[in-house]
Amino acid sequence: MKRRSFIEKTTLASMSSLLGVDIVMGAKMPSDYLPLGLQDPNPFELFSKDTRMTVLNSKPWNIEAKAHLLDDAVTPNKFMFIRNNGIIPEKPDTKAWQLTIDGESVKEQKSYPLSELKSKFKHYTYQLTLECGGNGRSEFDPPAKGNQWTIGAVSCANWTGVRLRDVLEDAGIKDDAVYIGYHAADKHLSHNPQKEPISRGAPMAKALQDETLLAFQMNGKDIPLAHGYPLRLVAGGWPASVSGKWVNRISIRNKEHDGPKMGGTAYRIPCKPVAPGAKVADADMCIIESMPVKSLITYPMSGAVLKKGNSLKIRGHAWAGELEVIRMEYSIDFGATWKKCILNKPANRLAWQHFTASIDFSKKGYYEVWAKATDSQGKSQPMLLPGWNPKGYLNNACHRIAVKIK
Ligand SMILES: Nc1nc2c(c(=O)[nH]1)N[C@H]1C(S)=C(S)[C@@H](COP(=O)(O)O)O[C@H]1N2
Ligand SMILES: [Mo]
Repeated sequence: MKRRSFIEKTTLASMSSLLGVDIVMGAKMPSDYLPLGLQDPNPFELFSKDTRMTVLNSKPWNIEAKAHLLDDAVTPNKFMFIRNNGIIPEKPDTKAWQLTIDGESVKEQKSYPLSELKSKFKHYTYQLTLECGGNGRSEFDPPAKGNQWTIGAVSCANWTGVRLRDVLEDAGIKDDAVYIGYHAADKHLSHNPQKEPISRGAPMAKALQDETLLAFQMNGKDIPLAHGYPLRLVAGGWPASVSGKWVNRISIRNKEHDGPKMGGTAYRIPCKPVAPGAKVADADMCIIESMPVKSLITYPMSGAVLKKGNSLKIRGHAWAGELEVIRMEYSIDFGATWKKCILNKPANRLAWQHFTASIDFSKKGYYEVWAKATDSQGKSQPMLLPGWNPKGYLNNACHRIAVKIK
């Protein structure tokens, strides 16, 4: 909650009701004072998140899940990670919300009130995997700056909206279009209104895919404010930074989009592998597109204790950016040998896939279960770490859990 606007809008009575008790000396309180009891909003209440989620940062808010919290087939809001580069906007008046399509390569600049977007274009629902490019960053050595995500910056929810393609075609796409870039209502951390916290995009081919939506619903309800209410771009299978929240403008560009966080080392990796800790020139960094193959064991929780003689039924999800996962395996001998899991088809393209396996343990003691997915091009997850890169992106190492047999 922003301090100033909060005070402007809030009377003593409503402060009391937020606190749940009377402010006894309230009449004596300086007019621009925010009671301590209201200064530190509880993020779990503020965003309706489960209290087992991990808060990595509060300025801006960055919150991640744990593997076992992601057990649902479709991720509910309470377990969905939050990644912000700037300040979440105040809940907007949706009657006034417009989406503008502009840029060098639009035939006719157009603005669509939200109600027109919803009534004019057909609605679609897809289950889409959104993973932050920096998920797994905490494992890299030498370490990379930024939020130290472990494994919980991934989600797969149902998104409902209109196809970006239908809207762009309605405005008209010139032949020289190569990229789209989004602009949104969140504010830069510096509070400088001229600065955007992030403005990324995607090549036309991704923008025009069936599953790329301008979404107004998540899991059948209005999108929660922290996840982009009232309108968000969703481009499953690519770094989730492409999926702009609070979107109010999409530019059709005649060149690669050049908004904040498109250049330098942001959401880019060395075009060719480099040694850990190497300095890489900006010119040798390439934009991350489709995310790599990855999986998570969501049951049991690491540290599970099991009675000897009982088999353990593990389950989880696997995903592979633009590709499908074609094989899922587990190992209980630190990767020496692998056995197949049962792997389901995705609900639709770009949705994660569920897997299960039943594991028998021969002796009492400590074990680890490692999980490894392989994509339709034959690429598998690395066992411990993929190649190092300056910003610690794309850690798709095998997920591992500890199990004790007693
Ligand atoms: N407007 C806007 N959109 C944004 C961001 C942001 O800071 N501002 N963060 C991006 C990044 S880096 C990620 S990983 C996803 C996170 O989406 P979520 O918070 O809904 O999980 O939103 C993306 N879209
Ligand atoms: Mo991200």
